[in-house]
Amino acid sequence: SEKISIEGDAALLEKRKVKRPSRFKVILHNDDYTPMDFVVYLIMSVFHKTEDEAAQLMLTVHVKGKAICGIYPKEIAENKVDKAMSMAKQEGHPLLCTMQKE
Ligand code: TYC
Repeated sequence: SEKISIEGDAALLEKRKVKRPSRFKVILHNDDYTPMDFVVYLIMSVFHKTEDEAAQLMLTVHVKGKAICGIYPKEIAENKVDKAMSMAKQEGHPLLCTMQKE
């Protein structure tokens, strides 16, 4: 019937890709100057880790050069990068935090 053919055409023409939202790794990078206790405090504040988890993560960054602090939807990852970078800048530390599409 016409109805069926119209619906069929609409289905073909208006089909859209359904994509799940991309997720982003938030990465903390090592440097030679940012104090370890500040990094631990930053990780606890921004990524809601316990002091032990934050200390472990800070040491991983210190030894390996970088580490993933968490994986989030784009806007949340952006907010965490901004918060980490502004906390570091506020205290005059060169700490770098970036995000990368998963
Ligand atoms: N390497 C720094 C130091 O020895 C500590 C540090 C850890 C700096 C992690 C940045 O993202 C960082 N004081």
